[in-house]
Amino acid sequence: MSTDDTEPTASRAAQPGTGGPVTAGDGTAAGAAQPRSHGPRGAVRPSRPRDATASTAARARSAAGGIGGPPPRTIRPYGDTTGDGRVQVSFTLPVPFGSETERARAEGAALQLAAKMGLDPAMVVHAKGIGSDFTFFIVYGRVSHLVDMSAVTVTEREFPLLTAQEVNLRIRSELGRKFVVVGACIGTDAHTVGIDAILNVKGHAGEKGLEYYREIRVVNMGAQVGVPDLVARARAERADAVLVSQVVTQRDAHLSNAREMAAAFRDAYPGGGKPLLVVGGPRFDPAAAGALGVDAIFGRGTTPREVASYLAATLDGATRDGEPAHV
Ligand code: B12
Repeated sequence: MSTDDTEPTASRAAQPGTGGPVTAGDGTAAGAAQPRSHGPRGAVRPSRPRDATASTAARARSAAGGIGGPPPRTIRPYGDTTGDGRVQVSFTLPVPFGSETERARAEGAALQLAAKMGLDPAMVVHAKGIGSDFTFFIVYGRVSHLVDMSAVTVTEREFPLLTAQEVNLRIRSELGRKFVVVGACIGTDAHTVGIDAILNVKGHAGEKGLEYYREIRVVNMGAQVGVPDLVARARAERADAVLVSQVVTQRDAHLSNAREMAAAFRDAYPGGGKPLLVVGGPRFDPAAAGALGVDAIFGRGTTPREVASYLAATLDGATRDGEPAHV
Protein backbone atom coordinates (compact mmCIF):
# COMPACT_ATOMS: atom_id res chain seq x y z
CA MET A 1 0.00 0.00 0.00
CA SER A 2 1.32 3.40 -0.81
CA THR A 3 1.91 6.00 1.87
CA ASP A 4 -0.83 7.97 0.13
CA ASP A 5 -3.31 5.68 1.83
CA THR A 6 -2.18 6.52 5.34
CA GLU A 7 -2.77 9.46 7.59
CA PRO A 8 -0.35 12.38 7.61
CA THR A 9 2.31 12.03 10.32
CA ALA A 10 1.07 15.02 12.32
CA SER A 11 -2.42 13.58 12.57
CA ARG A 12 -0.97 10.21 13.56
CA ALA A 13 1.17 11.69 16.31
CA ALA A 14 -1.85 13.47 17.78
CA GLN A 15 -3.56 10.16 18.52
CA PRO A 16 -3.07 8.87 22.06
CA GLY A 17 -1.37 5.49 22.40
CA THR A 18 -2.98 2.61 24.21
CA GLY A 19 -0.03 1.49 26.27
CA GLY A 20 -0.65 -2.03 27.57
CA PRO A 21 1.30 -4.95 28.84
CA VAL A 22 3.44 -5.57 25.77
CA THR A 23 3.78 -3.10 22.92
CA ALA A 24 5.62 -3.23 19.64
CA GLY A 25 9.18 -2.03 19.87
CA ASP A 26 9.53 -1.59 16.18
CA GLY A 27 7.24 1.16 15.02
CA THR A 28 8.23 0.77 11.38
CA ALA A 29 5.09 0.13 9.40
CA ALA A 30 5.77 -1.78 6.24
CA GLY A 31 2.16 -1.29 5.19
CA ALA A 32 -0.80 -3.57 5.64
CA ALA A 33 -1.85 -5.84 2.82
CA GLN A 34 -5.08 -5.04 1.00
CA PRO A 35 -7.81 -7.48 2.03
CA ARG A 36 -9.09 -9.84 -0.62
CA SER A 37 -12.74 -9.88 -1.40
CA HIS A 38 -14.31 -13.19 -0.54
CA GLY A 39 -17.66 -12.33 -2.01
CA PRO A 40 -20.03 -12.04 0.91
CA ARG A 41 -23.66 -13.01 0.44
CA GLY A 42 -26.27 -10.61 -0.79
CA ALA A 43 -27.10 -8.60 -3.82
CA VAL A 44 -23.85 -6.72 -3.92
CA ARG A 45 -20.29 -7.81 -3.57
CA PRO A 46 -17.24 -5.64 -3.08
CA SER A 47 -14.78 -5.83 -5.90
CA ARG A 48 -11.05 -5.48 -5.51
CA PRO A 49 -9.80 -2.19 -4.17
CA ARG A 50 -8.60 0.24 -6.79
CA ASP A 51 -6.18 3.09 -6.37
CA ALA A 52 -7.54 6.13 -4.67
CA THR A 53 -7.31 9.41 -6.52
CA ALA A 54 -7.98 12.03 -3.84
CA SER A 55 -5.10 13.78 -2.15
CA THR A 56 -3.90 12.71 1.26
CA ALA A 57 -4.83 16.07 2.77
CA ALA A 58 -8.36 15.97 1.40
CA ARG A 59 -8.81 12.46 2.71
CA ALA A 60 -7.40 13.36 6.11
CA ARG A 61 -9.84 16.28 6.31
CA SER A 62 -12.83 14.06 5.61
CA ALA A 63 -11.49 11.24 7.80
CA ALA A 64 -12.86 12.87 10.92
CA GLY A 65 -16.41 12.21 9.75
CA GLY A 66 -19.03 12.25 12.44
CA ILE A 67 -22.58 11.32 13.23
CA GLY A 68 -25.30 13.25 11.38
CA GLY A 69 -24.18 15.02 8.17
CA PRO A 70 -23.24 13.25 4.96
CA PRO A 71 -21.32 9.97 5.27
CA PRO A 72 -17.57 10.63 5.37
CA ARG A 73 -15.65 9.94 2.22
CA THR A 74 -12.66 8.66 4.11
CA ILE A 75 -12.94 6.49 7.18
CA ARG A 76 -10.75 4.78 9.74
CA PRO A 77 -11.45 1.69 11.86
CA TYR A 78 -13.30 2.15 15.14
CA GLY A 79 -12.11 0.32 18.25
CA ASP A 80 -12.57 2.28 21.45
CA THR A 81 -13.53 5.68 20.05
CA THR A 82 -14.75 6.77 16.62
CA GLY A 83 -12.00 6.84 14.05
CA ASP A 84 -9.24 5.74 16.45
CA GLY A 85 -7.88 3.30 13.88
CA ARG A 86 -7.92 0.36 16.27
CA VAL A 87 -8.18 -3.13 14.76
CA GLN A 88 -7.90 -6.67 16.08
CA VAL A 89 -6.13 -9.41 14.20
CA SER A 90 -5.58 -13.06 15.02
CA PHE A 91 -2.94 -15.45 13.76
CA THR A 92 -0.87 -18.47 14.72
CA LEU A 93 2.92 -18.61 14.79
CA PRO A 94 5.06 -21.75 14.88
CA VAL A 95 6.60 -20.89 18.24
CA PRO A 96 6.24 -22.68 21.62
CA PHE A 97 4.34 -21.08 24.52
CA GLY A 98 5.58 -23.18 27.42
CA SER A 99 8.17 -21.62 29.71
CA GLU A 100 8.20 -17.99 30.76
CA THR A 101 11.02 -17.28 28.32
CA GLU A 102 9.18 -19.01 25.49
CA ARG A 103 6.06 -16.96 26.21
CA ALA A 104 7.98 -13.69 26.17
CA ARG A 105 9.70 -14.64 22.91
CA ALA A 106 6.40 -15.74 21.39
CA GLU A 107 4.72 -12.43 22.25
CA GLY A 108 7.74 -10.55 20.95
CA ALA A 109 7.44 -12.44 17.68
CA ALA A 110 3.75 -11.61 17.44
CA LEU A 111 4.45 -7.94 18.04
CA GLN A 112 7.18 -7.87 15.43
CA LEU A 113 4.73 -9.25 12.90
CA ALA A 114 2.06 -6.77 14.01
CA ALA A 115 4.47 -3.87 13.59
CA LYS A 116 5.41 -5.06 10.11
CA MET A 117 1.69 -5.24 9.30
CA GLY A 118 1.39 -1.58 10.21
CA LEU A 119 -0.06 -1.86 13.72
CA ASP A 120 1.49 0.88 15.84
CA PRO A 121 1.11 0.74 18.78
CA ALA A 122 0.13 -2.90 19.16
CA MET A 123 -0.52 -5.13 22.12
CA VAL A 124 -1.01 -8.84 22.54
CA VAL A 125 -4.39 -9.22 24.20
CA HIS A 126 -4.55 -13.01 23.99
CA ALA A 127 -1.97 -15.74 23.51
CA LYS A 128 -2.52 -19.46 23.87
CA GLY A 129 -0.27 -22.39 23.16
CA ILE A 130 -1.57 -24.86 20.59
CA GLY A 131 0.21 -28.15 21.18
CA SER A 132 3.90 -27.88 22.00
CA ASP A 133 5.12 -25.91 19.00
CA PHE A 134 2.48 -23.32 18.08
CA THR A 135 0.90 -20.24 19.64
CA PHE A 136 -2.35 -18.52 18.74
CA PHE A 137 -2.48 -14.74 19.20
CA ILE A 138 -5.00 -11.95 19.17
CA VAL A 139 -3.33 -8.57 18.74
CA TYR A 140 -5.05 -5.23 19.15
CA GLY A 141 -3.47 -2.15 17.67
CA ARG A 142 -3.76 0.99 15.67
CA VAL A 143 -3.44 1.26 11.93
CA SER A 144 -2.86 4.53 10.17
CA HIS A 145 -4.39 3.44 6.90
CA LEU A 146 -7.43 5.20 5.59
CA VAL A 147 -10.33 3.74 3.67
CA ASP A 148 -11.35 5.87 0.71
CA MET A 149 -15.06 5.15 0.35
CA SER A 150 -15.13 6.76 -3.08
CA ALA A 151 -12.76 4.03 -4.29
CA VAL A 152 -14.99 1.21 -3.05
CA THR A 153 -16.84 -0.43 -5.89
CA VAL A 154 -19.50 -3.10 -5.67
CA THR A 155 -20.77 -5.61 -8.16
CA GLU A 156 -24.52 -5.95 -8.36
CA ARG A 157 -25.98 -9.42 -8.64
CA GLU A 158 -26.41 -10.02 -12.36
CA PHE A 159 -29.65 -11.96 -12.08
CA PRO A 160 -32.95 -11.35 -10.29
CA LEU A 161 -33.69 -13.14 -7.03
CA LEU A 162 -36.73 -15.32 -7.72
CA THR A 163 -39.16 -17.18 -5.49
CA ALA A 164 -39.32 -20.98 -5.69
CA GLN A 165 -42.56 -20.67 -7.67
CA GLU A 166 -40.93 -18.31 -10.15
CA VAL A 167 -37.95 -20.62 -10.55
CA ASN A 168 -40.22 -23.61 -11.16
CA LEU A 169 -42.28 -21.67 -13.66
CA ARG A 170 -39.19 -20.50 -15.51
CA ILE A 171 -37.84 -24.04 -15.77
CA ARG A 172 -41.17 -25.41 -16.94
CA SER A 173 -41.66 -22.77 -19.58
CA GLU A 174 -38.04 -22.61 -20.83
CA LEU A 175 -37.06 -26.27 -20.53
CA GLY A 176 -40.33 -28.20 -20.49
CA ARG A 177 -38.80 -30.80 -18.18
CA LYS A 178 -36.97 -30.97 -14.88
CA PHE A 179 -33.64 -29.22 -14.50
CA VAL A 180 -31.06 -31.79 -13.41
CA VAL A 181 -28.43 -30.86 -10.84
CA VAL A 182 -25.54 -33.14 -9.85
CA GLY A 183 -23.68 -32.02 -6.72
CA ALA A 184 -20.58 -33.23 -4.90
CA CYS A 185 -17.56 -32.41 -2.80
CA ILE A 186 -14.60 -33.34 -4.95
CA GLY A 187 -11.03 -34.38 -4.20
CA THR A 188 -10.35 -35.34 -0.61
CA ASP A 189 -12.81 -32.77 0.73
CA ALA A 190 -15.30 -34.27 3.16
CA HIS A 191 -17.01 -31.02 4.17
CA THR A 192 -20.52 -31.74 2.96
CA VAL A 193 -22.41 -29.27 5.14
CA GLY A 194 -22.08 -26.47 2.59
CA ILE A 195 -23.28 -28.39 -0.46
CA ASP A 196 -26.01 -30.04 1.62
CA ALA A 197 -27.13 -26.57 2.72
CA ILE A 198 -27.71 -25.72 -0.93
CA LEU A 199 -29.11 -29.06 -2.10
CA ASN A 200 -30.97 -30.73 0.78
CA VAL A 201 -34.62 -29.91 1.24
CA LYS A 202 -33.97 -28.64 4.75
CA GLY A 203 -31.86 -25.88 3.18
CA HIS A 204 -30.06 -23.03 4.88
CA ALA A 205 -30.75 -19.68 6.52
CA GLY A 206 -34.49 -20.23 6.48
CA GLU A 207 -34.59 -21.14 2.79
CA LYS A 208 -35.37 -24.59 1.45
CA GLY A 209 -32.71 -26.32 -0.64
CA LEU A 210 -32.91 -27.21 -4.32
CA GLU A 211 -34.53 -30.57 -3.56
CA TYR A 212 -37.59 -28.58 -2.55
CA TYR A 213 -37.99 -27.13 -6.03
CA ARG A 214 -40.51 -29.24 -7.94
CA GLU A 215 -38.83 -28.64 -11.27
CA ILE A 216 -35.29 -29.44 -10.09
CA ARG A 217 -34.04 -33.01 -9.81
CA VAL A 218 -31.08 -33.24 -7.45
CA VAL A 219 -28.43 -35.95 -7.40
CA ASN A 220 -26.16 -35.44 -4.40
CA MET A 221 -23.03 -37.58 -4.69
CA GLY A 222 -21.71 -36.58 -1.27
CA ALA A 223 -18.10 -36.37 -0.13
CA GLN A 224 -14.71 -37.11 -1.67
CA VAL A 225 -15.94 -37.73 -5.19
CA GLY A 226 -13.29 -38.23 -7.86
CA VAL A 227 -13.53 -35.98 -10.92
CA PRO A 228 -13.88 -38.93 -13.35
CA ASP A 229 -16.80 -40.28 -11.30
CA LEU A 230 -18.40 -36.85 -11.25
CA VAL A 231 -18.11 -36.49 -15.02
CA ALA A 232 -19.49 -39.99 -15.58
CA ARG A 233 -22.45 -39.36 -13.28
CA ALA A 234 -23.18 -35.99 -14.83
CA ARG A 235 -23.27 -37.64 -18.25
CA ALA A 236 -25.43 -40.52 -17.06
CA GLU A 237 -27.91 -38.17 -15.41
CA ARG A 238 -27.79 -35.74 -18.35
CA ALA A 239 -27.02 -32.99 -15.88
CA ASP A 240 -27.89 -29.40 -16.68
CA ALA A 241 -25.66 -28.14 -13.89
CA VAL A 242 -22.87 -29.58 -11.79
CA LEU A 243 -22.50 -28.05 -8.35
CA VAL A 244 -19.19 -28.65 -6.62
CA SER A 245 -18.19 -27.68 -3.09
CA GLN A 246 -14.64 -27.04 -1.94
CA VAL A 247 -14.08 -26.03 1.66
CA VAL A 248 -10.52 -27.17 2.31
CA THR A 249 -8.18 -24.62 0.79
CA GLN A 250 -4.85 -25.88 2.05
CA ARG A 251 -2.22 -25.49 -0.68
CA ASP A 252 -4.97 -23.95 -2.82
CA ALA A 253 -6.53 -27.39 -3.30
CA HIS A 254 -9.88 -25.73 -4.00
CA LEU A 255 -8.39 -23.89 -6.98
CA SER A 256 -6.52 -26.83 -8.48
CA ASN A 257 -9.52 -29.14 -7.97
CA ALA A 258 -11.85 -26.64 -9.64
CA ARG A 259 -9.50 -26.26 -12.59
CA GLU A 260 -9.13 -30.03 -12.89
CA MET A 261 -12.89 -30.47 -12.84
CA ALA A 262 -13.45 -27.77 -15.46
CA ALA A 263 -10.81 -29.30 -17.75
CA ALA A 264 -12.32 -32.77 -17.39
CA PHE A 265 -15.75 -31.49 -18.42
CA ARG A 266 -14.29 -29.62 -21.37
CA ASP A 267 -12.63 -32.85 -22.50
CA ALA A 268 -15.76 -34.90 -21.93
CA TYR A 269 -17.96 -32.57 -24.00
CA PRO A 270 -15.77 -31.64 -26.99
CA GLY A 271 -18.82 -30.83 -29.11
CA GLY A 272 -20.31 -28.47 -26.54
CA GLY A 273 -23.37 -28.97 -24.37
CA LYS A 274 -21.46 -29.46 -21.14
CA PRO A 275 -23.43 -28.74 -18.01
CA LEU A 276 -23.13 -25.44 -16.22
CA LEU A 277 -20.20 -25.69 -13.83
CA VAL A 278 -20.78 -24.02 -10.49
CA VAL A 279 -18.36 -24.13 -7.59
CA GLY A 280 -18.84 -22.87 -4.08
CA GLY A 281 -17.13 -22.60 -0.74
CA PRO A 282 -16.24 -20.04 1.90
CA ARG A 283 -12.86 -19.03 0.55
CA PHE A 284 -13.49 -18.71 -3.15
CA ASP A 285 -13.21 -15.34 -4.82
CA PRO A 286 -16.49 -15.03 -6.76
CA ALA A 287 -14.69 -12.94 -9.36
CA ALA A 288 -12.40 -15.84 -10.31
CA ALA A 289 -14.90 -17.94 -12.29
CA GLY A 290 -13.27 -17.21 -15.63
CA ALA A 291 -9.79 -17.97 -14.36
CA LEU A 292 -10.93 -21.32 -13.00
CA GLY A 293 -12.85 -22.24 -16.15
CA VAL A 294 -16.22 -22.48 -14.42
CA ASP A 295 -19.46 -20.63 -15.03
CA ALA A 296 -20.08 -19.26 -11.56
CA ILE A 297 -18.65 -19.17 -8.07
CA PHE A 298 -20.64 -18.74 -4.89
CA GLY A 299 -18.92 -17.73 -1.66
CA ARG A 300 -19.66 -17.82 2.03
CA GLY A 301 -23.21 -17.24 3.17
CA THR A 302 -24.75 -18.32 -0.14
CA THR A 303 -28.40 -19.28 0.15
CA PRO A 304 -30.22 -21.93 -1.94
CA ARG A 305 -32.53 -19.32 -3.43
CA GLU A 306 -29.60 -17.39 -4.86
CA VAL A 307 -28.35 -20.56 -6.55
CA ALA A 308 -31.80 -21.53 -7.83
CA SER A 309 -32.29 -18.02 -9.20
CA TYR A 310 -28.92 -18.16 -10.94
CA LEU A 311 -29.72 -21.54 -12.52
CA ALA A 312 -33.08 -20.22 -13.72
CA ALA A 313 -31.44 -17.12 -15.15
CA THR A 314 -29.15 -19.26 -17.30
CA LEU A 315 -32.09 -20.84 -19.08
CA ASP A 316 -32.69 -18.11 -21.59
CA GLY A 317 -32.03 -19.81 -24.89
CA ALA A 318 -30.30 -22.79 -23.23
CA THR A 319 -30.56 -26.17 -24.89
CA ARG A 320 -29.05 -29.46 -23.91
CA ASP A 321 -27.10 -29.71 -27.16
CA GLY A 322 -25.68 -26.23 -27.13
CA GLU A 323 -23.68 -24.23 -24.63
CA PRO A 324 -25.98 -22.95 -21.91
CA ALA A 325 -26.53 -19.20 -21.84
CA HIS A 326 -24.75 -17.71 -18.88
CA VAL A 327 -25.59 -14.71 -16.78
C1 B12 B 1 -17.75 -29.15 10.31
C2 B12 B 1 -16.28 -29.12 9.96
C3 B12 B 1 -15.67 -30.35 9.73
C4 B12 B 1 -16.41 -31.67 9.74
C5 B12 B 1 -17.10 -31.82 8.36
C6 B12 B 1 -18.40 -32.59 8.50
C7 B12 B 1 -19.16 -32.54 7.24
N1 B12 B 1 -19.86 -33.62 6.96
O1 B12 B 1 -19.15 -31.57 6.49
C8 B12 B 1 -15.24 -32.69 9.95
C9 B12 B 1 -15.07 -32.94 11.44
C10 B12 B 1 -15.39 -34.03 9.23
C11 B12 B 1 -14.06 -31.89 9.45
C12 B12 B 1 -12.87 -32.45 9.05
C13 B12 B 1 -11.77 -31.73 8.67
N2 B12 B 1 -11.63 -30.39 8.68
CO1 B12 B 1 -13.10 -29.16 9.02
N3 B12 B 1 -14.31 -27.85 9.55
C14 B12 B 1 -15.57 -27.90 9.88
C15 B12 B 1 -16.04 -26.48 10.27
C16 B12 B 1 -16.04 -26.43 11.80
C17 B12 B 1 -17.41 -26.06 9.75
C18 B12 B 1 -17.62 -26.17 8.25
C19 B12 B 1 -19.10 -26.02 7.98
O2 B12 B 1 -19.84 -26.98 8.07
N4 B12 B 1 -19.56 -24.78 7.72
C20 B12 B 1 -20.99 -24.49 7.53
C21 B12 B 1 -21.36 -24.45 6.03
C22 B12 B 1 -22.86 -24.21 5.90
O3 B12 B 1 -20.67 -23.35 5.48
P1 B12 B 1 -19.81 -23.47 4.12
O4 B12 B 1 -19.15 -24.78 4.02
O5 B12 B 1 -18.99 -22.26 4.02
O6 B12 B 1 -20.94 -23.44 2.98
C23 B12 B 1 -21.62 -22.27 2.60
C24 B12 B 1 -20.92 -21.47 1.51
O7 B12 B 1 -19.53 -21.55 1.51
C25 B12 B 1 -21.55 -21.97 0.25
N5 B12 B 1 -21.08 -23.18 -0.40
C26 B12 B 1 -20.30 -24.16 0.06
N6 B12 B 1 -20.15 -25.11 -0.88
C27 B12 B 1 -20.88 -24.74 -1.93
C28 B12 B 1 -21.08 -25.34 -3.18
C29 B12 B 1 -21.88 -24.71 -4.11
C30 B12 B 1 -22.09 -25.37 -5.44
C31 B12 B 1 -22.51 -23.49 -3.81
C32 B12 B 1 -23.36 -22.83 -4.81
C33 B12 B 1 -22.30 -22.87 -2.56
C34 B12 B 1 -21.50 -23.51 -1.65
O8 B12 B 1 -22.88 -22.17 0.64
C35 B12 B 1 -22.91 -22.70 1.97
C36 B12 B 1 -24.13 -22.13 2.65
O9 B12 B 1 -24.01 -20.74 2.78
C37 B12 B 1 -14.91 -25.58 9.64
C38 B12 B 1 -14.58 -24.29 10.40
C39 B12 B 1 -15.62 -23.24 10.18
N7 B12 B 1 -16.07 -22.69 11.25
O10 B12 B 1 -15.98 -22.94 9.04
C40 B12 B 1 -13.72 -26.53 9.64
C41 B12 B 1 -12.68 -26.39 8.56
C42 B12 B 1 -13.36 -26.19 7.23
N8 B12 B 1 -12.02 -27.70 8.59
C43 B12 B 1 -10.75 -27.63 8.39
C44 B12 B 1 -9.85 -28.72 8.38
C45 B12 B 1 -8.38 -28.40 8.28
C46 B12 B 1 -10.32 -30.04 8.48
C47 B12 B 1 -9.45 -31.30 8.49
C48 B12 B 1 -8.32 -31.31 7.47
C49 B12 B 1 -8.95 -31.48 9.93
C50 B12 B 1 -8.02 -32.65 10.09
N9 B12 B 1 -6.74 -32.33 10.27
O11 B12 B 1 -8.42 -33.77 10.04
C51 B12 B 1 -10.51 -32.38 8.19
C52 B12 B 1 -10.58 -32.61 6.67
C53 B12 B 1 -11.52 -33.70 6.33
C54 B12 B 1 -11.61 -33.81 4.84
N10 B12 B 1 -11.09 -34.89 4.29
O12 B12 B 1 -12.10 -32.91 4.19
C55 B12 B 1 -10.29 -26.20 8.16
C56 B12 B 1 -10.02 -25.94 6.70
C57 B12 B 1 -8.82 -25.05 6.54
C58 B12 B 1 -8.65 -24.68 5.10
N11 B12 B 1 -9.14 -23.53 4.74
O13 B12 B 1 -8.14 -25.43 4.32
C59 B12 B 1 -11.47 -25.40 8.80
C60 B12 B 1 -11.70 -24.02 8.17
C61 B12 B 1 -11.17 -25.27 10.30
C62 B12 B 1 -9.91 -24.47 10.56
N12 B12 B 1 -9.99 -23.20 10.81
O14 B12 B 1 -8.85 -25.00 10.57
N13 B12 B 1 -14.34 -30.54 9.46
